[in-house]
Amino acid sequence: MHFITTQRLSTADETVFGILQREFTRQATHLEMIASENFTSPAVMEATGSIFTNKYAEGYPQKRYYGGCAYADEIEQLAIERLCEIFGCAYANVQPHSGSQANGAVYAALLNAGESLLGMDLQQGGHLTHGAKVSFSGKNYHAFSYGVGANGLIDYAQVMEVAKRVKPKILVCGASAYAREIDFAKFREIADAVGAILLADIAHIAGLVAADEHMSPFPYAHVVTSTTHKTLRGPRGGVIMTNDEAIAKKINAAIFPGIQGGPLLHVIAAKAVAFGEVLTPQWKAYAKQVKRNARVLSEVLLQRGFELVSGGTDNHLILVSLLGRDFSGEEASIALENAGITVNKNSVPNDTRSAKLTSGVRIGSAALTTLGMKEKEFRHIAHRIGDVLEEVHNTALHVKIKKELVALLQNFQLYGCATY
Ligand code: DSN
Repeated sequence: MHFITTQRLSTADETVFGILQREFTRQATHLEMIASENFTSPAVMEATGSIFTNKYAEGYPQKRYYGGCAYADEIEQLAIERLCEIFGCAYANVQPHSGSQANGAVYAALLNAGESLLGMDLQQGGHLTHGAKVSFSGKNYHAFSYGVGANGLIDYAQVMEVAKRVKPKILVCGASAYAREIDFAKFREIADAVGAILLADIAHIAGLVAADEHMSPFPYAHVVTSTTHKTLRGPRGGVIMTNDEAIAKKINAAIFPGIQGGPLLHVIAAKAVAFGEVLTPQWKAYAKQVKRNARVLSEVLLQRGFELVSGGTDNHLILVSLLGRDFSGEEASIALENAGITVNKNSVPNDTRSAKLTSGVRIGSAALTTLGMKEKEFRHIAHRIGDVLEEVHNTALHVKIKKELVALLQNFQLYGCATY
């Protein structure tokens, strides 16, 4: 007799199934506009929930600490090869459990405790792991930051000036809430001027870079990290890439045994599936449409008198500034959610409100583009966002807009079905 049930989840655990079903309904009946989210293909999800969830494979392909790793080796090697093909690099580590783990491993590999790094300030669009004081990156290392100028664009002259002053061992470029193209060549010039290693964190823009819709960090960055679940549309996870064999070796050791144990092979299998999707000719069209849709959002909101940090977008997101308005990013995001639109509150440069309230909302186009929405739908949605932001306390209006948007979503059914 087996000591496990062979029932499907729907009968094996009705409580968990019920929660999943409700989350499915939420995802299928709200406009998903969080800039760091996306909808994976069913194939990616199938691999994430696959047989590899049972397997331990500490180590790397052909160098494992467990038996029975033949297929673990095959799937990890495939993911590595596909990732290297996408970004045109020589070495990749597909084991990081997340983007934060990926960045942590780079620091662990290349910095000693107390040595310095220079990254984009969290409030100006950077990420926690780029040196924020509340993160390991700001606690374990001597972290300095740069930001954007009054026009909301990265001020490369300021980056150079700070870099020359603080002489970081690692210069981090890449952002979580920055709507403009990042000039990796300029960052490399700055890194070279102070003898720093350049780390490019492309978590947000990886799917665009993969389609040549954003400048590539290669050959400029010494090491590149990313998540796999944002514009890259894979399972939740991280990756690290480089063309430098010595750095690759240090990073492999930093991931395992440095900061992680067994890799999540089911996630690595799903990464391989997602990378396969990125390598198809359709990917270019997707990435182009993601950018076009974000541009429409920016154009409509600007026409309607809203302020966008940097005045527009070159990528998959916009950052609406609510500085000077009598409502916060928190209130705006709640009002939008009530209207059926999911976004996140976000600090803006020189924010006057706390990180819990913020004076901004970040809005992205990647997930709705996956559902097949184009300029026409984004124009319509942008106007509805404008309506909500003009009347943040008008709950009757929000309910009305939600009904209309749920009807719009009927034409773009998530996974083409009505149940999980
Ligand atoms: N939290 C992610 C984002 O939303 O951009 C970054 O890690």
